[in-house]
Amino acid sequence: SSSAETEMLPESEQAFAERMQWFTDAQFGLFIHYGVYSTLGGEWKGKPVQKYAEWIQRWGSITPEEYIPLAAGFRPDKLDADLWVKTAKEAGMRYMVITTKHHEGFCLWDSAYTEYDLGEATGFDRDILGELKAACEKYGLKFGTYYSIIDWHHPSQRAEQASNQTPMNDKEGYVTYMKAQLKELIERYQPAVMWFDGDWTKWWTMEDGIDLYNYLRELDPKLVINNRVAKRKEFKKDYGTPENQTPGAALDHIWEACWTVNHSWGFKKSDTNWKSTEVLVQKLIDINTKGGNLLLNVGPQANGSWPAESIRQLKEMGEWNAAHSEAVYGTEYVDLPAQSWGCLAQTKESSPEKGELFAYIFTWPESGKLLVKGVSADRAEAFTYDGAALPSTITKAGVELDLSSAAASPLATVVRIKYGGIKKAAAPS
Ligand code: H79
Repeated sequence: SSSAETEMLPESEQAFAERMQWFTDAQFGLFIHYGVYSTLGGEWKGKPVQKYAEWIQRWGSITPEEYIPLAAGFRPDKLDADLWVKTAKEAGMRYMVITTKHHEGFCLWDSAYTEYDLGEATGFDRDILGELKAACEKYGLKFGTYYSIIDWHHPSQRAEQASNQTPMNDKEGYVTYMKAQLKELIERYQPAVMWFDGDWTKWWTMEDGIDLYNYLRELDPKLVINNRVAKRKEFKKDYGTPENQTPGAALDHIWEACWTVNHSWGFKKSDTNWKSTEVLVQKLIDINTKGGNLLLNVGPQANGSWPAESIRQLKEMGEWNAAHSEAVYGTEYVDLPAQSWGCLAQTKESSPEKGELFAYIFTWPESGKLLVKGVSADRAEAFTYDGAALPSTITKAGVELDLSSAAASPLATVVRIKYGGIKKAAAPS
């Protein structure tokens, strides 16, 4: 097979675990889709265009002659990098990933290798990636860069009609271009993550992906690279990237699920289907307790301000996360059965002899009795998140909590369970 010809850079399991440590601990990150498409807000010639706003060039049948000049109207003059990152920090996010180049090919930094970028094509000369990187350093977030493999603007792929299978007439020239730009991004902004997309295009092979992966790892041995650098279905390093879906159970590799706060990734005026804070908080818990990170997307408006609804969504998530920080950040996957009422995780200090679980209750039991299935212990104690004792009994099926004296919290209710003398080891897998 092609992958046998190109070997991945050797790396011990321990070195990989160390390189990935901050990422596996991160839990929650901010995805930003921002580019020339943001200026259209998902509308072309006065009408909303179907599907994702960042794909408007395809779904609105916009030709390059019509699309390219739109960059002149891209003016992020209300972009407040400090506010963006502060908003993410207060939401409880630990990293961000921004589209430095989406499929449209426009570059959000002043690249030496194209004129279709912030600076030359827009007459707007702030270094917005530099501002965001500095804000991330200030607030202690990791800074990541999204980079699309498919490029509807590059001469190697430009066509009258953008599509999800771009034609390719100069792969060598394009790969040279990508490598030069990626080196530029790494040298200027030292991203912690390089987030590829567009790997499905037929001319991009597993071998190309492994070659690019090795190239980046040599440039920056600490860099974390998503699996779409190669072919996402087969390539799992450094981490898997389920999109708009959460796996039904834990996976055997590191992963991050990306979701967006409404339905589009790029700003879309007509997309007002904002997910509720309850859905978002429960999604974060569901993903984290299965061992993954949530990369939650916001699509800023053309001028760099965020839709008010997105600000509210993040603020409300942040309030829940801050009020339950031990249950959000101090936990890891536990190998116990799925629970019909919600999710389970164990603290990082938990052991089979001295088990410490968090139960995240989404569906409050009408009977007041809640069975935590599969916990086999000689003794168990349960508490509210704030430490008030809750009655519990050990049954054959698990630990049964009596919640009749407790009150359900909005969004999700967290209960602490301490148990001992376990017969079935609850070790992380
Ligand atoms: O940037 C956002 C979207 O614009 C981009 N990814 C997110 C993060 C995206 N582009 N397209 N899609 C998502 C959906 C594309 C799906 C398909 Fe395929 C591409 C269907 C067939 C080719 C990839 C490969 C998914 C299934 C097979």
